[in-house]
Amino acid sequence: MIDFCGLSLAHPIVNGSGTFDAIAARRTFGDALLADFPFAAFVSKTVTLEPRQGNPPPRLWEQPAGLINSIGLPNRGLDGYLERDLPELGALPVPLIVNVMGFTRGEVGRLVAAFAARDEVAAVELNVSCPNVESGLVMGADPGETAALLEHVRPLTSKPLIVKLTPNATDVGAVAAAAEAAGADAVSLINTLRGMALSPGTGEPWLGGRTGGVSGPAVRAIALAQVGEVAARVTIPVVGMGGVERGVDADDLLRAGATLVAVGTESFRDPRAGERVADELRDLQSKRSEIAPEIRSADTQKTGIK
Ligand code: RRO
Repeated sequence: MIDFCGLSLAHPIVNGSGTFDAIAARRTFGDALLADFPFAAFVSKTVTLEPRQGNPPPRLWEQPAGLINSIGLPNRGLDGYLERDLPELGALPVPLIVNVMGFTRGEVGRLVAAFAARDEVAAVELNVSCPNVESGLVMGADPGETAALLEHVRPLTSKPLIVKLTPNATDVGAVAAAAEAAGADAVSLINTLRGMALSPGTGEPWLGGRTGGVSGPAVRAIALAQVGEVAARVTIPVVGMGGVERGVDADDLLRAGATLVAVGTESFRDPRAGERVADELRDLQSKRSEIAPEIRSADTQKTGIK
């Protein structure tokens, strides 16, 4: 078992917010989904205070090594989520982490307070990093803004607060350190990187939101560098994600300092990717522990250091 902010998780693989629709998957796969859930905890798609339609289509552009999305946070809003989504997500066989976003500190505070009162919710992830909002304002790009948000919401809940960081920041380590100092229990990264695709015919931006967030294997090396940088700056746990397709990708993020790893874009291709990555990771780690003693003794012979 893995301890993450006081939650006991069966393995270190979770989903990235918004990349696995557990309610639709339950409809498609039935109770088999619950008997064999692909993730050790479930992170739900971002909830805002008011309902949102999301961005105009097209919302996706596939590229050779990933995806650009401009989804724009469609959701039922807090009341709709509490009434319609929470009963279904609360019945999943793993802890539920609710991802929330607000356009002001007050809005985030109302969301955090609402979920503080719900036993179905194990932890709250603060999305300060969505690249697809009209204002273009991203609280998580600035350490001072991130700290001010944490100072406002920290007194409102005793549940673990995870801050989802943006890779579109000048100094992601500084934002992570500010979040920790202001009371965050964990940080997660990376959200998507701002990107754009042009319509081959017209040369105009393809996505309805003009720009979008890039994810998938294209961002893996960036994620690894940023997770390593953040893990070296904070003492709280780090949830690493970005382009994870196989056990070895998860292993890299753990070795860079992550405590948990999220699978995102790969779940669109393979809905069982979470379970597969967890299995591959387990195999890799047990093989390494079998061969480790020989590697250690070879290193000792080479260097003379014990
Ligand atoms: O809904 C989205 O467009 C979206 C969100 Br909230 C986010 O955090 N990251 C992303 O790539 N897309």
